[in-house]
Amino acid sequence: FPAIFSKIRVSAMSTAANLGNSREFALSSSSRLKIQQGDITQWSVDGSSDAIVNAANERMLGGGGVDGAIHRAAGTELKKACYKVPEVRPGVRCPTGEARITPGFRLPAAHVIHTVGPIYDVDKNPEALLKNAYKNSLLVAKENNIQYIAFPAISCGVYRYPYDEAANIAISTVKEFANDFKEVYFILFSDDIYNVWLEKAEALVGN
Ligand code: AR6
Repeated sequence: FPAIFSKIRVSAMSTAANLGNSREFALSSSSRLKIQQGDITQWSVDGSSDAIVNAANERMLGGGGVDGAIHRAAGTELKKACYKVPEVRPGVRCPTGEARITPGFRLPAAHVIHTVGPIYDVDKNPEALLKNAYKNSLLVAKENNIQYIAFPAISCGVYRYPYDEAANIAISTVKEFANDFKEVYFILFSDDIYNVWLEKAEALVGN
């Protein structure tokens, strides 16, 4: 009971209205794409069928950037849940391009989907790996009946993916799932990435 109570209380305080500027696009008659400035750790739509996506690394035990922010906001229970995700080989819980799900614990969002994008100058075929990171996150979300999902700009920080190419892959992959979610969000932390994502959304799903 106390855990459920705190989840309801947190999500009621923390709505998308606390985030920054946003623009909205129709993906289909029943599904919207929202491009929004802000901090993904604050985001929730309903605290039960929503998920934020984490730009994690293959170990899946936390790190810097958005990963660090998500782990701090979720609390230590998140790291314990990540430890329980089986390793597929030593030190690897989530290979690049795949996705795993955990609860959100103290986050306003109900779930965290952890994915790993490519390191741009290191991994071979980064386009396919980044597409897989988005696609597998969306597939895991569908399997878990998630209706609302929020992505950060995967690989656009420490992993150095060029923003324009990353936005192209991110938005075109989301378009392939146009009927599967009520709302798909991109929560962009920096103004320059927000502007690149907006331009790309206008070009690919403009309406
Ligand atoms: N909300 C939304 N976006 C954020 C937030 C936030 N609170 N904080 C940062 N960003 P990065 P990557 C943006 O480096 O490139 C970690 O150490 C940030 O400005 O977090 O996929 C992991 O453990 C950037 O635009 O992820 C891995 O080792 C975007 O999130 C590695 O970094 C992604 O930047 C993953 O690198």
